[in-house]
Amino acid sequence: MSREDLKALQSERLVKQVRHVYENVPYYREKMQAKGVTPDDIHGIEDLHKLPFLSKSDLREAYPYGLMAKPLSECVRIHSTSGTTGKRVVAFYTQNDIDLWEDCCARAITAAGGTNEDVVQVAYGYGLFTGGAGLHGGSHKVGSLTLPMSSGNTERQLQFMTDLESTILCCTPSYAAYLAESAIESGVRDKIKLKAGIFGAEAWTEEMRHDIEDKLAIKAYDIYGLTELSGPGVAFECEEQKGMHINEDHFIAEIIDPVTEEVLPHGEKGELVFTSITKEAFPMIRYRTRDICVLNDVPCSCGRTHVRMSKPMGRSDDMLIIRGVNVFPSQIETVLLNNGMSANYQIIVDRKNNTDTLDINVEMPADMFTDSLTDIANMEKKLIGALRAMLGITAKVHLVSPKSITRSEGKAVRVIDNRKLY
Ligand code: DLL
Repeated sequence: MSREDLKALQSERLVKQVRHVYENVPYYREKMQAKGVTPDDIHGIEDLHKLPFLSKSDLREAYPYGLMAKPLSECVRIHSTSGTTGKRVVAFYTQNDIDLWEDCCARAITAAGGTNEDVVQVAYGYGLFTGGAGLHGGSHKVGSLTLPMSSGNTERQLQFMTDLESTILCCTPSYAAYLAESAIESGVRDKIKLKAGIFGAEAWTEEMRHDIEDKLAIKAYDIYGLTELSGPGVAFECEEQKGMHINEDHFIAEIIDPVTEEVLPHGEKGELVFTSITKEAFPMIRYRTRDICVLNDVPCSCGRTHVRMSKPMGRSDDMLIIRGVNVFPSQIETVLLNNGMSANYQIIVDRKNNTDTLDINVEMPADMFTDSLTDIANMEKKLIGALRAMLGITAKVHLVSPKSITRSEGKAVRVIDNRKLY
């Protein structure tokens, strides 16, 4: 679809969506009235900026039914965020919402080379989390043979993967790394027939991509999404692996300055904001994702015309402020992997005598393992120097033996902040 046709489609859908929420969701109506906007003021995407933003705190305030835009009788499913703090967010779906979501996931599988000849192993968690259900539905739409494994039970994952000759693996990147490590250790690596992986739901670096691609001899594709916008499939990578194409016929993307809320031009780094223009039961108008990234509208050589988003460079609320310096966990991961370390690490932040401390525990890969204290001290010194150059602050690095950090089957918990900041 040409950019002009897409813009016309987005405008038509936006106008309809704004009227739908205004008429059916008192919470939206009041927010719009407070800003002096009515559906009559919205004629197309050029008027998007007139609408108020929606944030996670609005979702918590409206929990559970306050943002539902369709009667309960038309809703067929809920999913929910894993929310570690505060109330969970509960999202509702009509059958049509499920269909469109699965279409988005089917596009992601197709972009990774999936067809009805493929065996798709879905090792994202099933249940309230959207990962399992989303890729499962997408795989059905493509007509692939779907293995609804859910996450965990690594031995059984590897058995099905080798016996059924799975060709596409869908899970979090941290679980993919764990599966790769386990396959090598248990000696079944050569029996694996995977050609591609569709990995997302958490931040992961290019270095981690190369590590997984090498270990499993696959092409690893990124996929992005969030529960509030249906789940995985909001954006996905094509064979170019240079940013994720946003499904713009369903989601309008904007980048804003997270402090001033000013809309920034494509190419500038800021907070990603989405407006869902086809979702019926739980529409999101100008939803602030807190994910920091850059939009790229340079045409892609794959032929898709939808804009691409960069890998999120961390969430605005994931950013650590350590001794006044902004630190993103992804910067630490880049340094560790560039220096030959494994992706199994933990970042521990604490405050002692009013000074923040940053400790990083990282596993030595098996081939670098040594019990020579001098060698360990030299390696730690090298990492401390590389981290200082990247972050501008000093961290303590502790090399630990292989397998000593707990593995993740879903989203990895990599940051432990023990400071009592609030
Ligand atoms: O993580 C949906 C999903 C499932 C996406 C499976 C991809 C694959 P939530 O649990 O609501 O939904 O978490 C959403 O996870 O705002 C990002 O901060 C982060 N996230 C999701 N995908 C990526 C990615 C699912 N590819 C939150 N890279 C989002 C980095 C990601 N972060």
